[in-house]
Amino acid sequence: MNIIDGKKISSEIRAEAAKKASLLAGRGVIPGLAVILVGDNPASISYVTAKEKACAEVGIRSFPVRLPREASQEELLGHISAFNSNPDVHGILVQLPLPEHIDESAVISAISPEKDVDGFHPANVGKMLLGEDAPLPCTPHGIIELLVRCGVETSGKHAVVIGRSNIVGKPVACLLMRRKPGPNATVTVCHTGTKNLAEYTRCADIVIAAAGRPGTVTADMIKDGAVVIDVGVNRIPDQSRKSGFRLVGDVDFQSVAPKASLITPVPGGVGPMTIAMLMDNTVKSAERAARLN
Ligand code: L34
Repeated sequence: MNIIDGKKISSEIRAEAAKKASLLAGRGVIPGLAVILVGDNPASISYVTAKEKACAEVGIRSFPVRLPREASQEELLGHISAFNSNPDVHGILVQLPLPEHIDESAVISAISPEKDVDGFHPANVGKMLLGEDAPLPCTPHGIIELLVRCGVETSGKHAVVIGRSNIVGKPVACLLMRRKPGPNATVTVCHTGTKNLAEYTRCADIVIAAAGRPGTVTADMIKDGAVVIDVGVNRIPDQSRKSGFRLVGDVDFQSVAPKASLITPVPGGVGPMTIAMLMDNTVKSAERAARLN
């Protein structure tokens, strides 16, 4: 079977986080995660709900905040400021995207870097780039963890990343090129300005598709035996489903799967890993805070 079971691997990581959380609890520290959602984007609601559910399972106390779409930036910053100074809160997550009228980078910068469990704060992004100890962004870290736990050899391999977002493309490229004992891969980053995408993906040993567009990667673009990681989570209207939609990735799974040596499905691939790594970052942040106590 060449389909990577992201659900299973993510549940192993959550179990490891739960073990660490219970050790902390034994010392009187309950890891805490503030989960802030502004607005009612259905996908965001589903991700945030899944994150709070995972917290409960792992033994993390969650501090949920739901703000209406019209909430002001000041109101949001007020919540962040309160969580920054609340010693029971070890992680602060503001689900993205935010409504247009809110300045995303101002919000991210307002989170205390010590509580930035998304790894999005400029100070932590800088540390990541320098290879210093810092919380790593959850989706990129989840991708690396999938590769490691599936025994994928990355050293000296050619990894092609499709997408250059701050959440996935840029950081995953950064992590893949880390020297040993890191992945030590040769990395190419493709994006909307890339002229002939297939020319790059055809010589990739590992393809990371994070374009946010269904059908970005088709079978003719993949080398035999390549490892294909699909980061896309696209909702396609589907009246035959109770929900009214189905999820597809950026990869044409049907045609690509037979050529790939390993491939992640959507759903059940990278998505659950994002949540597992968030749990891990939160527990680590609580461990760090407990050490300082
Ligand atoms: N601040 N904003 C912040 N941090 C993040 O790490 C995220 N991300 C991305 C969007 N905004 C964020 C997420 O949480 C994407 N993302 C995310 C999280 C979970 C899943 C997908 C994306 C996930 O669990 N996907 C499931 C299917 C979920 C469903 O049924 O809707 C899967 O199996 O792929």
